[in-house]
Amino acid sequence: MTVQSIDLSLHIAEFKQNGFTVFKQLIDQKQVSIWKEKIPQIREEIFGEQVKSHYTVSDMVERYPTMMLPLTANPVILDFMESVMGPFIQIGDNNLNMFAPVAKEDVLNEVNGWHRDMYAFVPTGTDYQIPRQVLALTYLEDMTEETGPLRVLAGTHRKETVMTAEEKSKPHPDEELLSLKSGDVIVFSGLLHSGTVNTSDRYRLLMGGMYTYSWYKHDCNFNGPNIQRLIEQATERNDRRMLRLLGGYGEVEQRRTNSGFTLADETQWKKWIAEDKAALKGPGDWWRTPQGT
Ligand SMILES: O=C(O)CCC(=O)C(=O)O
Repeated sequence: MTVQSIDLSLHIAEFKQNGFTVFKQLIDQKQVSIWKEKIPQIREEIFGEQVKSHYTVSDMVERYPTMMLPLTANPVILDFMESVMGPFIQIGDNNLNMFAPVAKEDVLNEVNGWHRDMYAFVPTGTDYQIPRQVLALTYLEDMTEETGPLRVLAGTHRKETVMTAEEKSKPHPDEELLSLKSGDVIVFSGLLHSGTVNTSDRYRLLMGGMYTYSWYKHDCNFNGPNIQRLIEQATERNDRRMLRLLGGYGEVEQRRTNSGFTLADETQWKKWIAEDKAALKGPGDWWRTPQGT
């Protein structure tokens, strides 16, 4: 999928309506294969001989920048995030998750657990609200009944839907099971969702994480050597978007976050996004040049 072939406005409309949108095949299969080849080595490096049912590797941009940036700094994803939250996007967290297979007869609850993600809220009305955070996830296997589809309750970012403790681990009458393909990227916010237990014969792999505002708390090591190198390179290029992504909050952001708010948000954001593009020296995807690991 090329950036040119994506109509962002359709995705934005879908996201506002349903709480999620899917960018089909945003990640090409060559990239998915590169990731999948590297994952056993990562599991070994981080967890050694430990046997777990669920492995999470946090801080993927710092640990494996060359692997993670094509997803985390993907221009389509960042254009989308800036369109729905404004040009204030910082990584909240960025992870690789590996869910080991479970035998069908051992499955207690097929639903992993309904939840809204960090910084969400239970809506008190049905109006669309500018999100405080948005997740972008990609699965590295096709999602089937066995590998465990993502379950969503469409529209619950704009509905006061609540659940009892018991309901949280059960299929829901209104749920949609999303059989995403490897390389699809789903973007969502404020939505009640749950993973499904993996009863296939392989790991259930998912990468991605949360984007939030550049003044929110995050769960990243922005002081690590790889990110510090990226920050230096982004500074040389005056790449404000990358600097914000990696925790930067400078004079430009201070001015914008106290701008007086006299223009409609989306109109104002477009102007700031254009300013950032004009300020950038060189191509926006300079980070594709190998950065190390
Ligand atoms: O396991 C999944 O498919 C969903 C992951 C999830 O719920 C989350 O990242 O918030």
